[in-house]
Amino acid sequence: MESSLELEAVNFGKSIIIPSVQEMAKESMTKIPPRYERPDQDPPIISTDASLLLSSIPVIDLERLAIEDSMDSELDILHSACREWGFFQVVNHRVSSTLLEEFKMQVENFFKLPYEDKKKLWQKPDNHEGFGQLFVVSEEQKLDWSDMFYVTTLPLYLRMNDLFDKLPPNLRETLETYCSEVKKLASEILGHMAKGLKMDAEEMKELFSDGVQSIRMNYYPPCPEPDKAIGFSPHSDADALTILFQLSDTEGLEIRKEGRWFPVKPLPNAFVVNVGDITEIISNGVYRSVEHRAKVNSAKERLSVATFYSSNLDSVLGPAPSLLGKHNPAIFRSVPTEKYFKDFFSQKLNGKSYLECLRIADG
Ligand SMILES: O=C(O)CCC(=O)C(=O)O
Repeated sequence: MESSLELEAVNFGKSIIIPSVQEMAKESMTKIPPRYERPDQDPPIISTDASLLLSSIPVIDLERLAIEDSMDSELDILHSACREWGFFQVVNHRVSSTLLEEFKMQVENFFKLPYEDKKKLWQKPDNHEGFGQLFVVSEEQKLDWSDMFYVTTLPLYLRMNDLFDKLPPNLRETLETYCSEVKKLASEILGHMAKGLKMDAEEMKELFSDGVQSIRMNYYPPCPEPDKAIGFSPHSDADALTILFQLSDTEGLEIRKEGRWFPVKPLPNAFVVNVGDITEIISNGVYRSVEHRAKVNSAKERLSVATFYSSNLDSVLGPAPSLLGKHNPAIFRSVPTEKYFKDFFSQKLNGKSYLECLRIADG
């Protein structure tokens, strides 16, 4: 995994540079610019049964998964969460609350930096890492009501060191610890998932021995017309596992289930975890990568940090061989992970999700 791959792989894609929404939202305005109007978005659900379904968004207690007496029943809850929801919250994880408090403060300060300082960390025309937006491919494209900062964190050889070196030193230091703690958490959860799937544990370990990790910090400013805008358009995640840290108890994340949108209420000291497309492929469609989006509101800003964790860049991505058999044929084609990412970020998919492109007809 050296030389040519190393040089090339750092640049997975680019995005058209767009203005900062955070700066725009500082101007007093009563209407949003037309490029942010999204009449195509489904309204959130309003009916009372939302609270009923909401309460069933599974919560996984990682301590219960480690204790002999409770591990089997907790594993059942995890397994059905990944099959039915593709989402769950984890509590009693080992990421310390001191680290989370420190990281929260650093991220908040980061978005408060003067615009002149942020510009030094803005995306460049040839690479999508830095402040800006991802996947903006045309000047006509409608935009999300948010700014983000995207950076590849692991493995080290994939890092854009010049971008990293420009981060405020306190943030860089805390980010370093956060990345390694969240990597441990991701490996722990993937291990449990392998068990739930009855997949060969070594297969999962090998796939993620040098996994690719990237971080996306999201800032959603208050919006004068929240019902007309969207903070983050509906999408599923291309990675294997996303671990979302919501920096406050302001709601915004919504999950699509059975064709309707359901809000996720942030729990204190919990992470929201979701199955990404890579895990749907590895599990041969047993675990589901589910569409989600972020709404905005008129009064409060909202911040979140998503950590994306994926299989090794030099691995081949496909249904795990230990899950396949005569009665369980592969429903997805295999693809080198590096190609998977390049195609995903360069959007050479004719508007189809990558998962659909890899699905074997009649599979
Ligand atoms: O901010 C959120 O709650 C959603 C973030 C998200 O979906 C992402 O960063 O991929």
